[in-house]
Amino acid sequence: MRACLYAVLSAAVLIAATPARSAEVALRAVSAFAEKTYAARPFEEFIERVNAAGKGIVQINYIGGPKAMPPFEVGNAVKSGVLDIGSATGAFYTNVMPEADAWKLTQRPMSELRRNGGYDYMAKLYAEKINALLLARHVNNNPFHLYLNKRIDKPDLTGLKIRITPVYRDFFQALGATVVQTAPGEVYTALERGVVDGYGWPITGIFDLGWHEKTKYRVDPGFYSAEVSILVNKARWDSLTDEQREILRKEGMRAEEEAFARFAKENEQDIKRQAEAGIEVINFAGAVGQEYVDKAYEAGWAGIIRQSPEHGPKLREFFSKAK
Ligand code: 173
Repeated sequence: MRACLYAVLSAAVLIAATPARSAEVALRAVSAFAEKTYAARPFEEFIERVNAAGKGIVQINYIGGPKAMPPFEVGNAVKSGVLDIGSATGAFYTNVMPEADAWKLTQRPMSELRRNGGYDYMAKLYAEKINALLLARHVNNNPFHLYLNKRIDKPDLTGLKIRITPVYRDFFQALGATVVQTAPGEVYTALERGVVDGYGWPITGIFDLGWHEKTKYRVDPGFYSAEVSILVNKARWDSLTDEQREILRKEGMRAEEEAFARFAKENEQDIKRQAEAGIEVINFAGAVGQEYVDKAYEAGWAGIIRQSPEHGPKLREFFSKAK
């Protein structure tokens, strides 16, 4: 009788200890961009929303930005599973997946790329090469520019040293520049010490780390469309329940869909703020400006195709503006 009662009690304890649904999962996340800066903010908003919607189901533990991990390591850390989630731009993990840098060349909205096969083509490469899912692109519609401390009167960077990441390498070299690669965290010091005469960066964000203090000119027009996306380690993703994945997917899509309007607004604000800070515009207008932008895309695609002769041409078909 006692043994029997014990068995009944044990079963009751077991049932009580088994939650109605699977236990809350905590995912580790790092941003390749410094906390609270422009390219990290939409990701941080995504985390807040997931944590609000995912109480008792899924939570994201935000470890932080480049203080927690060097930005060019985030892709590798997602690949190996050291991180569950990373927010980064493709240029920061070309060491694992050169094709990722092609996102900067998209001339169609993500909604179209998700329909035309471009996203699916990339998804296969993400699964194969970096063991990840690209959940959502939260920076888009945000052109890059060349910023300078020396005046130029034509698109020729001969004799100038320019700070780059892989985003700008092929284009700035095609314009004759000597290039120096640095993480964003090293730009201020490079400008201050005169190690570089200028840098590539999107239209937004130069105020985040104080670069406006060391910037005389911005070159117009802008070129490409900056990309920063949320990556999820694939094994970790596959281990989640449908309910957990659905929360991540929904909040990811919301961030992706909001990006276009968000940056239309932020771009305008920063253009105004740069003018107020006394940054002069060197504007290549008309045919010269058009040639400058055409050269950016030509050099950009040539670089992608050189690094990935197999996938580059296909990506160009999916991503480029319909002719
Ligand atoms: O560091 C960079 O200039 C860079 O590559 C980048 C990419 C996307 C957004 C902001 C910066």
